[in-house]
Amino acid sequence: MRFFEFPVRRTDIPEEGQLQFIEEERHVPFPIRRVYYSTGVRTGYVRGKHAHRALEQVLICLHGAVRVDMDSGVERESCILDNPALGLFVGPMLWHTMTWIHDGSVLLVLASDLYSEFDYIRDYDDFLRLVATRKDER
Ligand code: T46
Repeated sequence: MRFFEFPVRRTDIPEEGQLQFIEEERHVPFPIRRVYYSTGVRTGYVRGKHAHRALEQVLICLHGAVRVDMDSGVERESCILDNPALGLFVGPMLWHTMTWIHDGSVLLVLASDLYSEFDYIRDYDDFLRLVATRKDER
């Protein structure tokens, strides 16, 4: 799994909290064309369940904790996102699901392109077929 660590600015005043920032092509490897976020999701709920054909994304849990499971069609990997200074890269052709570990956890996503339903593969069998086809083409 590929993670990016974002700069954190804090002073010695605990009440002040901290400030984090993300710059395109510096802290994430692509120009950011879209930002979206999921809020109000209940514990145990699973979002995602799809792969993207070309989209590159970075997932950041701003508050709470979210488990991410990724499946390349060959290998599976999981992690728990619970640190707002850490982003998980989700590239093309990775079936991914996000499971909410705490009520109200906030998941922020930076995406390399605008929304297009054509970029989604929402059926797991279609995804496996496409993985096999792309492997044959190599
Ligand atoms: C992803 C994971 C991490 C839009 O109209 N515009 C948007 O930019 C997005 C992201 C979604 N939508 C629509 C499409 C659906 O009708 O919002 C609805 C909910 O989207 P979806 O069920 O795909 O949401 P998640 O949380 O399952 O997946 C989202 C992203 O869609 C997806 O690209 O990789 O977060």
